[in-house]
Amino acid sequence: MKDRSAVKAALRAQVIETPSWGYGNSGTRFKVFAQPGVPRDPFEKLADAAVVHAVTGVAPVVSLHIPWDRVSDFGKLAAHAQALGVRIGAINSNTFQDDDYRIGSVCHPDPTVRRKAIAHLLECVDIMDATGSRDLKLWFADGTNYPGQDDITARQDRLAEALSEVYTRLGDGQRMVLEYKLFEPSFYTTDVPDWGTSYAHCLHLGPKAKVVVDTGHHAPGVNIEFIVAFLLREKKLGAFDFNSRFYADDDLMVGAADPFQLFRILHEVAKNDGFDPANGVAFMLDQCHNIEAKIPAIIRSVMNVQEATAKALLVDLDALHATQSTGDVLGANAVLMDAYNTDVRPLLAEVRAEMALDPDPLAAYRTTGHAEKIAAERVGGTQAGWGA
Ligand code: RM4
Ligand code: MN
Repeated sequence: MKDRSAVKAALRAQVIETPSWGYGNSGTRFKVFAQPGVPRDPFEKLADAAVVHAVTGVAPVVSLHIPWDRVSDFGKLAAHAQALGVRIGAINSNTFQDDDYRIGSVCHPDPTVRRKAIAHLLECVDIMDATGSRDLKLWFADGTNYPGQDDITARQDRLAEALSEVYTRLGDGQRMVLEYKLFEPSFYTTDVPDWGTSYAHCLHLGPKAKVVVDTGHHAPGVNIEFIVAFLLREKKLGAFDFNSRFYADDDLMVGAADPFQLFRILHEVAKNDGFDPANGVAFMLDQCHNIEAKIPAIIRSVMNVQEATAKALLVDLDALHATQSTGDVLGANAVLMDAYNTDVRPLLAEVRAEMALDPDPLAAYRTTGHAEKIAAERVGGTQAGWGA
């Protein structure tokens, strides 16, 4: 049996980072639907994130995306976050929305475009200095659409060169976390398509470079928990981008499509000490809410991560080891499934009560009146969005 109070302590200590872009407008390549009350600037995004933290108690960190969240004074933005009870987390770079990047950014054949992309990454590190952020989060849309379009190996060389220049610029306590994605927007080759490519680059770079696992960025059927276990063993798991998918990079609410997969992933995290802050794994959401209300969707996502975490923490590891070591296949599977099939909602309600929170974060959000307030106040100006 697991020690219930230790499980509750771990749940109280959990930190989930929410994405600034999840609060703004987003859409598919067909349509961006605007919603009332959507933030017009990063300050308002932080205000929404602060409400998510206020009702959940476990979402005190907010990722920024540059240039979407560019402001003239990042120190002021960080102070604003602090005044709201949250802090700025990872700085996400964006080298995929300028015309110059049509055939690539850091892997582009033209050195002037590569220089521009690297300058952007270095600017992101300057921003980290101002916000006190630990992580530079890199995702590159680079790749090719047609066989023969560019030299696969030369593109890896260019990538390595760019990463190495940015790595050298990192200060003490700063890290670079490199995300991979199978395909999209490129459809033939992607320059960082999988965890192995990211891992190899990170290994060459050194201890400040780690891999990001975005749960939506794999081929169907890939065993993500294996990747997570492997990277934790190698001390190379830097962060998660949580979301869920039915088909490809759907960016739906984490745990919505496959809560069992999320549990299996978090079981590997729990078993391999990935929740220990000393191991430096960031638990971020990377989602967009196109048809559902954004703030409640983010609250629901946080709760989904909490529920899967609670189940993962409830796995009786002693019983699991005992059954595994005697080759008791069905027994071992039963230990895992017992934890998964536990209704952890009462446990989480207790945890929230102990944190002086409403046991029902969504109900608590409704009573804040925040949705009505922002719809009434945020009129005029331009709503934030990624302009898809
Ligand atoms: C990418 C990737 C990045 C995210 C962008 C918006 O597919 O998941 O993490 O920043 O989308
Ligand atoms: Mn991502």
